Amino acid sequence: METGRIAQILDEMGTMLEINGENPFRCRAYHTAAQSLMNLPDELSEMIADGRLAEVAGIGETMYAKIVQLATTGHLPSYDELRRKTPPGLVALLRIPGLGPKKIKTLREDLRIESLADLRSAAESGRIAGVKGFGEKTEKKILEGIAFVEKSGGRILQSHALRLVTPILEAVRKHPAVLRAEYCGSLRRRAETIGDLDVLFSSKNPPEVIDRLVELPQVAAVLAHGPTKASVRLADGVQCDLRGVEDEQFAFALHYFTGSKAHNIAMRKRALARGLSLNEYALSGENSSIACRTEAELFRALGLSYIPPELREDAGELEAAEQERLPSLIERTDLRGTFHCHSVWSDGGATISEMAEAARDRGLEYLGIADHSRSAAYAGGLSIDRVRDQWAEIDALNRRLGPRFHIFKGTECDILPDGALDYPDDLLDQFDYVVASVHSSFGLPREAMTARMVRAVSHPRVTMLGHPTGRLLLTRDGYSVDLDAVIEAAARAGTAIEINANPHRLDLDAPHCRRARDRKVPIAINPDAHSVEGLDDLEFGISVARRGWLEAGDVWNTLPLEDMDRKLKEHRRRR
Ligand code: DGT
Ligand code: CA
Ligand code: CA
Ligand code: ZN
Repeated sequence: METGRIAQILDEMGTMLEINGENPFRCRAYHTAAQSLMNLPDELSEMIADGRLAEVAGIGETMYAKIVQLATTGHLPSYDELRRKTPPGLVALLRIPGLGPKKIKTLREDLRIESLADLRSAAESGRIAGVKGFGEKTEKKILEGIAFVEKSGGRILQSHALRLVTPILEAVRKHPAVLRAEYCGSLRRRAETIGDLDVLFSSKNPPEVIDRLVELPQVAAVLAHGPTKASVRLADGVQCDLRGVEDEQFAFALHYFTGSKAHNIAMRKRALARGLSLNEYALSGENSSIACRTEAELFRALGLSYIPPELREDAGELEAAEQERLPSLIERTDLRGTFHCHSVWSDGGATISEMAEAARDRGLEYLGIADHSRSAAYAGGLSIDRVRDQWAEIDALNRRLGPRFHIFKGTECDILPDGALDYPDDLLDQFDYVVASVHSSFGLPREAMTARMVRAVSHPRVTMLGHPTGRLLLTRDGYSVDLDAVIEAAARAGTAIEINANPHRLDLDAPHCRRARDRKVPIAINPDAHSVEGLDDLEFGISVARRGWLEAGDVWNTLPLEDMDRKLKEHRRRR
């Protein structure tokens, strides 16, 4: 994680503590440490490596440990914990220019403001100007600030969107007048980030349903409310568009509101070329319209096989559907195991045994444990002795869990700045597989970073490349690297590349995934799980794979245990 982002997190932690009324001395320690970080004389990674960071004024022992952990793992449990217990709406208020923690605390106490929606309605009704220390000028500034935040940074992660939409869709489906309901938009297409939620239903009486939906407890504010559609703002500032249609219109509306816009335009063009017109309500000819109960029927009416939502990006899917060459997309149930998971041996939260049992409960036949390598000391990276101890534990577990379940011995081995690996070859030889990842020197110039990663994927002991760009969605861009050159090198070496399924990463992304498959690079879908629940993130990896046109056969961990074992052995024989 880059220094600026770490400083930001520490600042945010200090602020959240302040909002929560924590001891000011403790809050200040976070802000001071953040300040000191921004003034470091050298690269953070270097200063951690040679121990100088511990000497920096303003960074005490506790802060030191937190910084090092963030720098290398990108995670900090106490940060996550604090975010969990602070109302998310309150944190969002910090994005409003001019609103500091003290002001937020006052607004919370005096006007019970806990979200952007609360803030907006208070400002619009003039109540903020009346609070001591605020006034009309501040109130006007706050309104401008809200507009700014909404214009720029409103997107959310797919995982967040799913959590929000699920109870809403459930409520819609429960309404007695609702016949069918689905969420659509970018979420149904499984886009990496989501602008707003779109929920569609069919009913004999849409206005009656809409009137009830705007009263759902999740709704913080109603932005627009008509007979067949409404726009609402949910408690944490996310917008949700609700639409109702007659059941005969459902397939057309579902298709239209799923998008993408580019796909819709291509579809409409295709309809026109056949003398038909397509919109969100119907597919019609000169004087009659073609009834379609499902999207499949709609596609068929236009001479196309069914196009799954993940492919609807006007990226060749219409042509492929016309020629019946669409891929048979991979599904979650195709996965038989996974590779990149952490345990308490490094920075994970669960034991290997807990992880293995959870993997088995989720229908998997094998689990790879790939804890951090020795350079990642702050993330509990394993010394060579500890690696051997871990192997002994895995052997014992395999005796207990086998033969129907198997734990593979792996490592997430750091790629050092020059592209060499963090363990000696004779140790690497004894792992079942090696995931190689970049966790340091993120700021290398593009050419040096490309050479570093090309060297790593070409290393005969590397089985797969971990989180290839290091990006964190909505937080930090990936490092600067020529990913196509890395894919090319992986293709030459027969090295796999992972889709890191953590919803904050989704790295490899779908377009590169598709290119990697075209170059016959094997793909592995890995949750990078640091807890039992983390295994469920595999679902997000599947969404990337599907958007990347992958079939089960393109993904390594769809192989059953015996075949996977053989594959890894073959791979090791290349050395
Ligand atoms: P988002 O919300 O930014 O993550 O992306 P979407 O794709 O969910 O976009 P949204 O919510 O604005 O609209 C939902 C779908 O409605 C969109 O995917 C396609 C359709 N749609 C919206 N506006 C237009 C338009 O102007 N033309 C066409 N053909 N379709 C549109
Ligand atoms: Ca949307
Ligand atoms: Ca929308
Ligand atoms: Zn990693």
